[in-house]
Amino acid sequence: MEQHRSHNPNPSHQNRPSAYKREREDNGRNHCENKHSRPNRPQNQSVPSRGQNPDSSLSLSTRRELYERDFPVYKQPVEVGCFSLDSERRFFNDGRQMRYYVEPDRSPNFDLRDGYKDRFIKRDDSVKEKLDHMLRWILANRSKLSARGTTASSCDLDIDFVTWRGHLTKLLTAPYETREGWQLAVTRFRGTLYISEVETEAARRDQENRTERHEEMMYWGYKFEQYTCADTVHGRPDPGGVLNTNEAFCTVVQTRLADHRLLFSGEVDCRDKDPNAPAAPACYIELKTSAEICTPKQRSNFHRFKLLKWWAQSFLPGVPRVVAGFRDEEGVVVAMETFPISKISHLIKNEHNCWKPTVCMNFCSDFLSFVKHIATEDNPSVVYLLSWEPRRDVTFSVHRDSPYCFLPHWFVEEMTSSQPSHQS
Ligand code: 0WD
Ligand code: CA
Repeated sequence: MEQHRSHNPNPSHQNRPSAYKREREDNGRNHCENKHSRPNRPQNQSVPSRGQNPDSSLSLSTRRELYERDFPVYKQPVEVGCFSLDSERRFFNDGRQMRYYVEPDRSPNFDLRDGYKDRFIKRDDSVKEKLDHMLRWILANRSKLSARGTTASSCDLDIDFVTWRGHLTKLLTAPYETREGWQLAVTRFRGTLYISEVETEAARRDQENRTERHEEMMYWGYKFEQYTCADTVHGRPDPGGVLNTNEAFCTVVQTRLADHRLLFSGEVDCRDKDPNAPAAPACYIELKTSAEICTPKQRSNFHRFKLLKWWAQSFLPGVPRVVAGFRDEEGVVVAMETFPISKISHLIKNEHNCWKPTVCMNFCSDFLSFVKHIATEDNPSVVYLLSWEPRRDVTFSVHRDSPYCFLPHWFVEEMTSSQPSHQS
């Protein structure tokens, strides 16, 4: 099924300008003048012929106007598996960390600060896991993913891109993002493009300089989950227990955006406990907390910024609803509201100059085309680093045997040496 076929009534985009740009030669403000502009071009890059060398002066615009065309094909995401991370962040190829949503009262008065000091085990976020958990899942489920038929390439994955859902969310929202840039490392390996985020300098500084208040507020979202989720289908939430953010349940979905076959994983908060609920991912529920809305200005900001992020994150894996807890300044949940993802784009239509789903999806699609175009060398030790800052174009540089390399040896070796095993 194709969703949102034509959000945009204006069909005048046949001759749209290409969003790809070459470095400008006409004035001083070229788009690639930063340190990434002239990377050490690999000496022996395998390129088909002269002139098709990935040209590091190519860049990609994030200007909204360029992406206001018909909604691209986005196939209904299909769950192909799931995995769990336990309280010590160990990987399991199953759904043992799945939780069940238990609907609270309309104004439940949850105290989100409870337990922060004495019942909280925080994941060590200095450990950069990159794509490792997804790669483990791929090795354990390779037979589900191998190319059709018995062609020579049957040990390769039948997929163009492997990444985290969270990285795709950043792509979808980039045309509207004014604060935070990103860097995405890309490696082409056996025909598949792997995308893994690299922390920017600015993000690292922000993380180091977080205030105690901010640290505590990051806990509130997890605490809300603990008030609303049970570990078993007939169980009750246990807000008196220890909260451990190492634990996670992740869905793995397959879909297609335009001509890009995608495999990505995202963390899922919980599912509908009704046994008649639709199959995953349609039974999943995303939980969010947000500051209560008291003024028209706050409402407008909520629509323009927060609903964009919520929509992008859940639309990607086909999670149909977000349940929000609105909290006051003291961290007490004073109201609850459910946002069906399919209704969010209608909710925002009254905002002047607001975000558009079609711009998000077209930018993502063009970004992935751009990546296919530049990341030509199939080599697990080559990284194409795509960098973006708000109000700039996306630029890239190429790195060989560098600290940016992210495909681990255990993955490369198993993918290279053995046939997929047929156990799951
Ligand atoms: O190590 C890293 N650099 C990353 C690890 C970057 C991005 C993701 N991850 C991994 C972790 O294994 C985590 O379990 O991704 C998983 C979540 O991936 P996702 O679903 O693609 O990420 P995203 O959509 O950004 O976040 C979903 C939830 C968040 O919930 P809210 O309601 O705040 O959006 O995953 C959690 C968080 O609860 N989360 C993370 N958990 C562990 N490590 C991370 C993270 N870096 N980022 C978000
Ligand atoms: Ca959440």
